[in-house]
Amino acid sequence: MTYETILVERKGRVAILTLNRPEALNALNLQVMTDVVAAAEELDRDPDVGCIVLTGSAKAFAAGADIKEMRPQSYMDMYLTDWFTAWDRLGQVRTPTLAAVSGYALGGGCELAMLCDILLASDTAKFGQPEIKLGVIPGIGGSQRLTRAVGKAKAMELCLTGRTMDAEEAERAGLVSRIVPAANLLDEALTVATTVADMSKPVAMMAKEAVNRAFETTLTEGVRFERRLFHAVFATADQKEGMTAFVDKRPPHFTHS
Ligand code: CO8
Repeated sequence: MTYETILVERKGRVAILTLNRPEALNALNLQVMTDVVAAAEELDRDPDVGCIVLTGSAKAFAAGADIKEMRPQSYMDMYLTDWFTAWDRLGQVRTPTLAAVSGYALGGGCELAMLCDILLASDTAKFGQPEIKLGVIPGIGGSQRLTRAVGKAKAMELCLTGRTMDAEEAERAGLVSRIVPAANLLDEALTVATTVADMSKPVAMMAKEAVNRAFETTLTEGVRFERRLFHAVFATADQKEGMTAFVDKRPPHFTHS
């Protein structure tokens, strides 16, 4: 399939989605949402894709939702179309996802990065929820996911002042897993994504599901959920292969089954 606002590339078992609206610093209009969600869902169904990388340009991962598109909208327009609700479907993709962020990840851009499972930042990345400066608030989960990632103190300050965080502050706060020099970001993202994609896909899906459950339930329920999945991995061929390869002192050859 071809898309208007993104580029889709395959490197082995990794798919790379690149936001491609350079004229608007990759601002997220409805077409971007439609394209990203459709592409991610199509790739999610493909057994030969083990990790999906989402990235932007060197200057901007995404500078937020498209302000020019939103400006004339009324409450009824927003409510009846349930504006931006389709982004939630990106969070429901079962294949692991990785956001590789360089430059601006503001507003909806920061929220989009937080919808991904692994967040790698270049040393030029800037994160923030500046919506309040436009007279609005985050609308793609930023107030919830940022708070869960960095805690109330910093999330509240960022959402109330619109201040941006640089990559180092974002790493210290726990928003990003690692900082990479800007020139190496895509290579490093591909290395991490390939490592994930070469694991057993069903087992990676279960690991992702288990970690995500930590944000939605109590510790007791979360541990119980993990235990059920842990038992379930013993139904996979990949568990037998992984443990046999260890005993045989050779690399595993997972069949994703
Ligand atoms: N929307 C639309 N166009 C944008 C956006 C945006 N978010 N960001 C940049 N652009 C456009 C500019 O208008 C400009 O276009 P033009 O050349 O036609 O004037 C072009 O991109 C280049 O931008 P700048 O000239 O501003 O570039 P600078 O390098 O000077 O500045 C900044 C870069 C600091 C990133 C600046 O562009 C900026 O502040 N952008 C807006 C950042 C922002 O406020 N983001 C939050 C948007 S609101 C949001 O995300 C809400 C999400 C929730 C909605 C939920 C609805 C239900």
